[in-house]
Amino acid sequence: MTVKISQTAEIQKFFEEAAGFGNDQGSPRLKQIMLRVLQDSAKIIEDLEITDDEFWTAVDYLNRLGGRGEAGLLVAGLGLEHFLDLLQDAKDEQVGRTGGTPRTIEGPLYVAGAPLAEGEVRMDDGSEDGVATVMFLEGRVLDLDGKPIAGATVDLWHANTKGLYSYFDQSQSEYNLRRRIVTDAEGRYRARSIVPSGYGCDPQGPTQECLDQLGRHGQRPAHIHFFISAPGYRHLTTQINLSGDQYLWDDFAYATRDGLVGEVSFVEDAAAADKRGVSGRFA
Ligand code: MBD
Ligand code: FE
Repeated sequence: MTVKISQTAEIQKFFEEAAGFGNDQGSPRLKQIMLRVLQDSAKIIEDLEITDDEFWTAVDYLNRLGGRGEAGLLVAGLGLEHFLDLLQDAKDEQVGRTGGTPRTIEGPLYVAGAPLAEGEVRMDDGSEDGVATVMFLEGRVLDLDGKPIAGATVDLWHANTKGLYSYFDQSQSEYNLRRRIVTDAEGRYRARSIVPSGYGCDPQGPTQECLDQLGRHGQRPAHIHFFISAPGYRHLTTQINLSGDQYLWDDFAYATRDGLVGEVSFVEDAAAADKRGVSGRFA
């Protein structure tokens, strides 16, 4: 049997030192995590016989990933962010905290501080008028007994018809397609916006570069993000993914879940559509 260098007491001691175990400064929690990262990295390097070339390619990759601000995109694409949801679901299940709208990932494109409105708001700045399909979105925030929650904050964000998000896409106006709506007495919120297109990773970016090597695409179905919060309640992070999208169940970020698919119906009469709270094309 060959000796695994990474598993020897000497190497364990060496990484303990590197993780700061020999001093009483800094963060004990970070030391604990870092030790495990170093030990497990060493094990991977040894077990998979990682070459120097592969090692330095990975270091360069991390530099480029951070340089392009795509670390959050990669963890979504590798399913790690979805894994956090599965973990939380399992914990909730264990203590019987079930029911309600399922959670799903936040993704890397939220921006805090969107304009705040009471009850209803228009989310788009009109720059895609005539190009975009007008979307009427409405819903109610209810507790687990089905009782409306007034004064809940519904923080919404979604992409434009090109699948791009304001702030990250500098060509859009500030907070375009990003709003916070405070629910009315019936727990209701209403928005007029535009039907978003699905998001795709930058084909030139480091995340897509990795996905290419895995033989995977970097596309998400059209979707709308939600943060829902109210005093005395747990924060909910979720999305509505739009039915009929080719990537609905082939989402590179694994964010589509049962219960989070929005049936979109298209109508020609916008005024009637608004009353019915469904999507309509403005003539
Ligand atoms: C998105 O718009 C998104 O929602 C996720 C989860 C990942 C990348 C882009
Ligand atoms: Fe998104």
